[in-house]
Amino acid sequence: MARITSARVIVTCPGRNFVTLKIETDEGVYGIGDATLNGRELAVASYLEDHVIPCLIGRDAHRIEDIWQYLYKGAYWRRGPVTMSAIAAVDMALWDIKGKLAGLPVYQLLGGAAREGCMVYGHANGSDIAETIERAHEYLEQGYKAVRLQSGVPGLAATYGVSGERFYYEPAKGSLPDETLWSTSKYMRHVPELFARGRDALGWDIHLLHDVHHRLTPIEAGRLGKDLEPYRLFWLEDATPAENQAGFRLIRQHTTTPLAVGEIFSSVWDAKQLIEEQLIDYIRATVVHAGGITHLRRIAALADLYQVRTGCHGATDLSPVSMAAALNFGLSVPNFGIQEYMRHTAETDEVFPHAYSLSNGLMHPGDKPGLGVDIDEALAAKYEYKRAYLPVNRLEDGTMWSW
Ligand code: KDG
Ligand code: MG
Repeated sequence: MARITSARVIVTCPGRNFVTLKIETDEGVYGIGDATLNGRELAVASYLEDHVIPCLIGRDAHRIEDIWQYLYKGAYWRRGPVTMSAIAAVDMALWDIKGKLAGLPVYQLLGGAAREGCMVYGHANGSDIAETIERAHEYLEQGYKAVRLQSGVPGLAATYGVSGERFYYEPAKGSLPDETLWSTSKYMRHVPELFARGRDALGWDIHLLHDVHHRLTPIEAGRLGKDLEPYRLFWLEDATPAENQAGFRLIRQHTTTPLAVGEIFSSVWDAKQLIEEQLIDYIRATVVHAGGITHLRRIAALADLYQVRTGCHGATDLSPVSMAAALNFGLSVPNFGIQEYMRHTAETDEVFPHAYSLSNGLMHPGDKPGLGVDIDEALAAKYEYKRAYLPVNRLEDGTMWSW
């Protein structure tokens, strides 16, 4: 028995906002979990403070599954990103506690290492194709085995995935959401050229990925997948919004380019049809937005039956706590595919000291008991929360579109 004595939410902004839950026990051991939901951070903080924390006090921190079920079924209002991020934070913190009490890294509790490390992909973003390729070369030089290529589209002022910063990509900004313009036809003409030139310059020994960011219809996505077939992508991500899971049938009928989806999914129910009908190849659900390690394992177990592999979301809005949890999960899960990795800023890394490391394109969670990540609360307190929004997107005639 490790009785939960207190829990609190820590909101900090070391370059961007993060919400962290810290759970303390009467065993003198604490655990932390990430609860960051980009652009809606305080909704999760309030859900935790006002509704979840009172239910945790006095419970046995060892009973991870029971607490998960209690929070999921007990809310009556199931699923959704706010609820599932809050449950995820509790779940991560409990696994952290269990690992610390056992004196083992969490991956050992999940069955041990199933591989030497987790292959990650980096982000090569450029305002044009030449700049994207230049940045991709930098990843190759650092030993990365996989790179995502995104480039500015001629005729569009701003494009998803492209930022002025060299290694960081941070789309959330202050005051009100930025509005950007989108043209499917300009984009569809441009992307095959990006990959043709990308393959020419980078060769065939590197995995190349691309994120469409939900901008196409299924038939357009089928066309793009077909146009990209000669360049053998590792995956085409979020080709179309996935609320209509059956929509992916149309894409599948037209292309053999592997498909990834799910960074905004909050539970296995968002992916059930996609997985069971083998409409995707990689599931991108993450530890923080999909109910923690406990629920992500359930999603991965279903996916494994259908040869769908994991490819967890890992943008900078997922804190180092999520990254540590993702790597403990990724190292141990049988059907691991790849892990996204966007470097955090030095300020973020200082607030969240961590044991994970990158070497030769593979990441390892380290061997510290628990998740292998901590929070420096005194430092975190110096960075006050700043409201920030993700952008919105419109077609050139003003119609609202998916960002
Ligand atoms: O918060 C939103 C970002 O995490 C998202 O836009 C990044 O699409 C993304 C990705 O693939 O990392
Ligand atoms: Mg994405």
